[in-house]
Amino acid sequence: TGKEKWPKGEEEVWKAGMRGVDKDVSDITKSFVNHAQTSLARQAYNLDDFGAYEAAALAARDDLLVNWNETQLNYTRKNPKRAYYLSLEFLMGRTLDNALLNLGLKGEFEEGVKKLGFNMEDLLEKERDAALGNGGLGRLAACYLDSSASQEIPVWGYGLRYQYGIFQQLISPEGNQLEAPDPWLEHQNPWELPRLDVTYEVRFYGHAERSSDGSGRANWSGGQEVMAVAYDVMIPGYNTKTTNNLRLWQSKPKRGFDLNSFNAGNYEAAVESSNSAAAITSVLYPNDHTSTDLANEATVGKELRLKQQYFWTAASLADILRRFKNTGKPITDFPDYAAIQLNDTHPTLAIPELMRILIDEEELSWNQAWQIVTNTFFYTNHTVLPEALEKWAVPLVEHVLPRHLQIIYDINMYFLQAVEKKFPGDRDRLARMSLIEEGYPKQVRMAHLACIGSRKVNGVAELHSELVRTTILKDFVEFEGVSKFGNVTNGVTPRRWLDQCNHELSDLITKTLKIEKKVWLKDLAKLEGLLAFTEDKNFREQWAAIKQRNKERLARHVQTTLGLTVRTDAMFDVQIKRLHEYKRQTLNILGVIHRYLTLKSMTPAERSKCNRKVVFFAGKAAPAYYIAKLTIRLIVNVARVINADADTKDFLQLYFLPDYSVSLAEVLIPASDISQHISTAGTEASGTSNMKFCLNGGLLLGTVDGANIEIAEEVGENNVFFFGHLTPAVEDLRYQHAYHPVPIEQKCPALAKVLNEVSAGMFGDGGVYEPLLNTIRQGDYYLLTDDFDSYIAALAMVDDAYLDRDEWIKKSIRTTAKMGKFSSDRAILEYAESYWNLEQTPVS
Ligand code: HBZ
Repeated sequence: TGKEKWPKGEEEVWKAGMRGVDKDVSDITKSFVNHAQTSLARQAYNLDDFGAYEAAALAARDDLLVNWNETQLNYTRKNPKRAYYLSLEFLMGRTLDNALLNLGLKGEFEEGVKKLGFNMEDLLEKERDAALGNGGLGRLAACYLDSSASQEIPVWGYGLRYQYGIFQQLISPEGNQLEAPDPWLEHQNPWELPRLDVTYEVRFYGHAERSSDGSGRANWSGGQEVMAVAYDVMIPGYNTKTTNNLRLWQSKPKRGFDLNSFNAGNYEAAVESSNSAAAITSVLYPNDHTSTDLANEATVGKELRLKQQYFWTAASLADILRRFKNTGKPITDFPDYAAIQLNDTHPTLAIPELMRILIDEEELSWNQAWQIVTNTFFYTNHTVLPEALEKWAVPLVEHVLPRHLQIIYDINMYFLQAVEKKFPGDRDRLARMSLIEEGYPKQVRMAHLACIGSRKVNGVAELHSELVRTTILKDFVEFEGVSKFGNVTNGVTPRRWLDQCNHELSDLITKTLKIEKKVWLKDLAKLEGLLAFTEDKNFREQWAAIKQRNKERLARHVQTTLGLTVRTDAMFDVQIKRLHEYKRQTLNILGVIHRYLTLKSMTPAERSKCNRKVVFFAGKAAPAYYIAKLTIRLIVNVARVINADADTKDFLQLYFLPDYSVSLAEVLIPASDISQHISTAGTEASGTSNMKFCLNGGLLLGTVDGANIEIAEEVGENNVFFFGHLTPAVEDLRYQHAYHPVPIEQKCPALAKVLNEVSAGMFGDGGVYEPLLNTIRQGDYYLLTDDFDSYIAALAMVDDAYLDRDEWIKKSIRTTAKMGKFSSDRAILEYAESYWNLEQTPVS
C-alpha cells in the first residue's frame, strides 16, 4: 500500500542517509572520486583509464541500485503476474554506456569525467564484454531483457554465471582458428550483486524409490548435493525507473571439503567433490546448432552439460516457487502469477522438475500437477535443423536424474494413451510422437517434451513458425490443434543497436523528426517519419556523411587492432555471424574469389569502371566443427593473396576480423553499405543481425529465408537484393543431388572454375581445402551449386545500384524508416499480451 509504518528506527535518520539518483555533474564527479579513493584505493596520480572506467561504473551502479530497489519493492507490493525468461545464454556485451543511456546521464557523465581529465569514449573501450552466449539466441535474450525493463514489464531473467564466457578466437599465421579462455571475471564485476544469502541445494545421482501407496509419489535421496548461489545483474529500462533483474547462478560445494579424507591426510580426495561442484558453472558450451550428442565430446562432457541444465532449472524453479509462496496464495494459483519462458529446449528439465516438486513435495495428484505445469510454461523454438534438436541418452538421464526419468516416462505414458485414443491403431504416429526415440541408446526428445509440457509454442519468424508447424511438430499440431503454435518474430533493441552504436545517426533522426527526448527509441514505428525526407538533398548528404564517418571509425579500429589499412572510398560488404555450413560463408568467399578472377581478367581500363569493394567477415566456429574452421582458413588465405595483388587491390580488399563479439558488432554494423544473410532457404530461423544492419541504413543481400522475408515486406522488395531457390524447392533439389547428380562443370561452370583454382593452390596448398570443397562436390546439402549463379547475379545488381549513389542513399533512408516492426519492444509486448498475460507495471 505504501502507507505502512516506518519499519525500523527513526524515519528521518533513515531518509537523511538515503541516496537518490545522481543528476548533477558535481554529484557524479563526487561519486566518481569517492569510488576511486575508497572502493578502488586509487588517487588522481595513479588512476589510469581502466581505473577510471571502474570508478565511473561504480558511480553508475549506485544510481542503478536506487532504481532497482524501488522496482523490486514496487513488484513486491503490487504482486503482478511475472514472467521468467530461462536462458542458458545471455550475451550482454558491455554495460556502462547502456546504463548511462538508460539512466539519462550520458551527457552528465561525459562532462564529469572530462573535468577529471578523462575521455568517456576511452573509458567505455576499457570495459570487457560479458559474453555468456554463442550467438543469436543469447543476444536475443539480452535484447528482450532490455525491452522488458524499458516497457515496464515484470520479467526476470535466469541464467548461469559462467566463470568463462565464449572462448576468445585467435587466428594463427596459417589461418587456423585457435581458442583461448575468456576469464571475464578476472577483474571485479561492478554490474552484479552477489547474493550470498540466496542459495538452494541441488541434488544429482542417488536413487528414486516409488512409494507403494499408489500415490505416484517417490522419494529421491543420496547422490551429490551442490549449492546454487545467486548473483543479480541489474537491467535498467530506457527513460524509466524500472530496473529489472537477471539472476545468474553459480555452483559451489555444499561443504568446503570432505573432512574424513582430509583428516586421513588424503587432501586430493578431500577437495575432489568440491571441485566437481564448482565445475558445473565453470564454462559456457561453445556449440551452437549441434546437439551434445554430435558435438564430439566424451561422455563426461555431455554429463556436465546435463548437470548445468538441471542445476540451473532446479535453482530457478525453487527461487520462483519461494517468491510465489511468500504471497500466501494456494499453489493452484501458481500459473496466475508466473509464466516461464523456455528459451529453446535447454531448460526443458524444468517441466519434470516442477512435476516432481508438485507431486513429491506438495503432494498434489498427477492431474493437478500437470494442469499447473501446462499452464505455466511456454516454449520458443529457434531451429528446425534436425542435428540441432536436443536429445539426451536415457541411461545418462537415469544416472544423473533418476526421479526425472521416471516422471518423463510417466508423462510419455499418459501422453501416448491420449494420442492412441485420438488416432486408434496408428503405431507409426505413436513412434514419431513419443518422448523416447528408440535406438541404442534410447534418447529423450527434448523438443517433444517442451512442446507437450507448454501452454504455447512459438517460432521466431513467420516462415520459421510455419516450418515448425509443418515439419518438426506437425504431428503435435494435428493432435493439439493449431492455435497452440504461434509466431513471435524476433526483434532487437534500438537503444544499443542504433542510439549507442550509431549516435550521430540517432541524433540526426531526433533532429529531423523533431521529437523530444528521443521517445522514438521506445516507439520505433515513428521512424516512418523519415520517409518524408528522402527527397531532401541536404538530409541525404548528412545521412551519407554519417555512413562515411562510420566507415572511417571501422577503418581506424582495424588499423589500431590489426595494423591493417582499410580503404574507405569503397563499398563495405559485411557478413558476421557464427560459422556454419547452413549460413553459407563458403558461398560468400567463393563469390569473392569469382570477383577476384574476373578483375584479374580485365584490362586496367575495364577495371577502373568497377565498383570498389571491401569485404569483411567475422565469426567464431565451434571448436570441434572442422568444416567451419576450414572455411575460416580459406577466407584468411584468400585475403592474404588478394590484398597483396597490386592489379586488383584498389578494387577488392578482404578482411577476416578475429574474435567477433557484441562490441565488435557495434563498430561493424553502422559501417556497412550491404550485409549478407545468405542461408539456404528454410534453414535460418530468423536472424537478428539482418535487423540491426537495416536499422542502421545498410541494405540487405539475402535469400528468401527467416526474417529477411519480413524485412523485405516492410521496406519493399525493390530496397533489398534477394536471390536463390525458395524453401519449397529445397527438398526436391536435395533429392536430385542424391539420385540424379550433375557434374559441377556442367551445372555451374563459374563455380567449377573457382573450385579448381582453390584446388590448384591459388591460395596456398590446395589439398588442405579438399574436405571443404568436397562438401560442395558431393551431396552439396546446402545447395551452393544451385544458388551460385543467382548469387553472382545479385552481387552484380548490388554493384549497379551502388554506382547510382543518390538512389542508394534513398534506399538506405527508406530501409531505416521501415524498421519499426523489428524493435524488441514490439516482440516483448507480443509475448506479454498473447502468451504470458502480463501487464505493464510502472514504478509509482
Ligand atoms: O537464434 C539462433 C537462430 O539460428 C537464429 O536464426 C535466430 O535469429 C536466433 C534468435 O532466435 N539460434 C542460436 O543462436 N542458437 C544457439 O546459439 C544455440 C546455442 C546452444 C545450443 C544450440 C543452439 O545448444
